[in-house]
Amino acid sequence: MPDIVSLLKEKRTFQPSADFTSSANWNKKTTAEYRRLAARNPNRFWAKMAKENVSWFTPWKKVLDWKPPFAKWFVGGKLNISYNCLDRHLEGPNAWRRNKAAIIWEGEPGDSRVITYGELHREVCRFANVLKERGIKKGDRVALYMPMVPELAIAILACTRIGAVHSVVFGGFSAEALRERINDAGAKLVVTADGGYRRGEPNALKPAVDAALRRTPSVENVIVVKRTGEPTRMKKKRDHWWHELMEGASSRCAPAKLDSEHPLFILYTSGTTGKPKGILHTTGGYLTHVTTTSKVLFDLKDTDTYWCTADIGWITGHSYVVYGILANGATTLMYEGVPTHPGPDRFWDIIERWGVTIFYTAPTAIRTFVRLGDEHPKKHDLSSLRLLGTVGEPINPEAWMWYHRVIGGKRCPIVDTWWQTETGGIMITPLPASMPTKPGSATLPFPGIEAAIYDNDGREASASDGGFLVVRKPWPGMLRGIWGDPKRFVETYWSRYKNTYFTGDGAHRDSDGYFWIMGRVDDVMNISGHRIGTMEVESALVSHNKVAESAVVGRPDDLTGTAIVAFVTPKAGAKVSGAFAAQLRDHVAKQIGPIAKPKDIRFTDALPKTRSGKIMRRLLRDIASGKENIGDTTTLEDYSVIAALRSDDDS
Ligand code: 7RM
Repeated sequence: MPDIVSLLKEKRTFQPSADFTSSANWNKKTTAEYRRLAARNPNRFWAKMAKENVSWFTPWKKVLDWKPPFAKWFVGGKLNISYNCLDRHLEGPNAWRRNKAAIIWEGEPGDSRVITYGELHREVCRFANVLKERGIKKGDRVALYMPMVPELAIAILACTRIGAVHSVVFGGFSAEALRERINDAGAKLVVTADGGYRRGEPNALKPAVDAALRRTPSVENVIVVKRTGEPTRMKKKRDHWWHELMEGASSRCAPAKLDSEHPLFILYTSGTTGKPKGILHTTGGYLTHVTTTSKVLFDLKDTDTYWCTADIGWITGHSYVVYGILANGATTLMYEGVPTHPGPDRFWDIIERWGVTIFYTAPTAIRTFVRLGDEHPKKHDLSSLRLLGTVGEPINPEAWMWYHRVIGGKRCPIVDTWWQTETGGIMITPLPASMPTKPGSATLPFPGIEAAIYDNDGREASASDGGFLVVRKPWPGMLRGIWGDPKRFVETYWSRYKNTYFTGDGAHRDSDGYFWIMGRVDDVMNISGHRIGTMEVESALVSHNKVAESAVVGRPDDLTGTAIVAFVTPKAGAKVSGAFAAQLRDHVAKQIGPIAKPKDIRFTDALPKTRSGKIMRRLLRDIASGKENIGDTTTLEDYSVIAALRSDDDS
């Protein structure tokens, strides 16, 4: 592939306030020291973090054993993650946290629960004993297919307490997807719920489990949380109610002393082929990575109420709803439902009522809120907020500015965090107290992370040319493999460049060395020999004051190789017309250059997205090129959007 040229130029910069900087966990001075140490000797830096931020039963003998592409971190060390997330907040100088909120949970209908560290510890111990009674042993796999209820966090921590390996399957996946994941992992037990609430209605989960379990020979038991109370079929011997099993369970359970490299969890993620990859993470390195980044990037303090809106079914929920946050003894808020129920201001209402101080969400959500209008956040007092974060996709500068202005009241630093399921924790990100941010840039690698941009031949790309984002040195939270498929692990991540992790993302760096992530490399188009990021065109479109959201894909074109097709969601009230389309083309030409002008502009009410909010580009490409085959649509959020886009095709 030829080089990736970025045409986007963003000049605005934002400095953290003196207030924020003076009280931050890492101020300018400590940050500079850590950066120096990490640059000189990343292993020493990570060892320092592992000592400072993680409690070990037995110290490690060797920081890193690296036989590319296989890494072992903190070799010989023994620890338990549930001990780190719970017990250590109940003893010694932290004992006061016993009665501090660990989890604030709010159900979609408006019910809520506040669970203290003391209570959470007891619940986790009890459920760990339940698992043991059901025959779950160290190393066994447990599938968790649940709505966003506290029991999901409890089940996760109970698994880690006894060394069982959890595999959380997002509750929005189909029975077929669940079956495939259960079988791939060979799970012995499934934890689920009768259902959860979505858009004001109870949404059953158990029937999908029943359907999946018709062909899952490894599963012996199912434990069902009663959430909605809807009639639920229970299969004799196999199915048990959570509350019944918990009734008799002891609230004491010693944490297993686990090897640093003991498997912690498997999380499935889609790749370029159809079969999902079971990304495997282990114990000591992962915890070091997520605990350190949580403390530094979110600047977690005992006075904070932290809210990450991700579902625990995704990596963001694993690392930054549960593990990294609880390991810091902070308060984590969990919300069960959709952002727009019962009204478009639900998120802002939650922030106001609970006094949320740190808010971490996805650009797709931010763009939705832009579209819904400023009046909804403006109805609420958001002055408790002191730090904002984004994750999941590149954020276009205009959405960043809106987030900064309307949600952050211009006072909150924004951390745009780049990372992946595979990386376990955040990799490229601003350090909120010590450096200027730029709208749309994830800025610099976290200390100890050696990210770089390579050209096709594995040479560092020049400043203006883009290239492939890679990581040159192992890091503690990195995936240890793909469950059951070592060959695919090597092929996917380690075969493109020697001993270097291939992220699959394109990026470039500006003159300050800041990273600008351009999305997956297959999202990059070649127009008449010029490489243009779909995201750049999208950014240009969204910077138009009548555009709420857009997705840009390439379609084959006889003349230019690839032609740009833009799917555009106008803001409420904008009038769709040929003239508007022409205006947008000119707008893009002005923002980037005539080369980036979309050939087709298609207006749509909404874009097809996966449940995690990622725009389904493959599907859009197929629609753009007029292919009838739209592939697997089980993860589509809204089928009606597809139907509307298709009928556009016919017209
Ligand atoms: C955490 C997560 C990973 C992919 C990754 C990127 C994209 C994530 C950002 C981003 C630009 C960001 N894990 N991505 N964060 N792109 N800026 N801050 O999302 O495995 O589900 O996705 O998401 O393409 O490769 S993930």
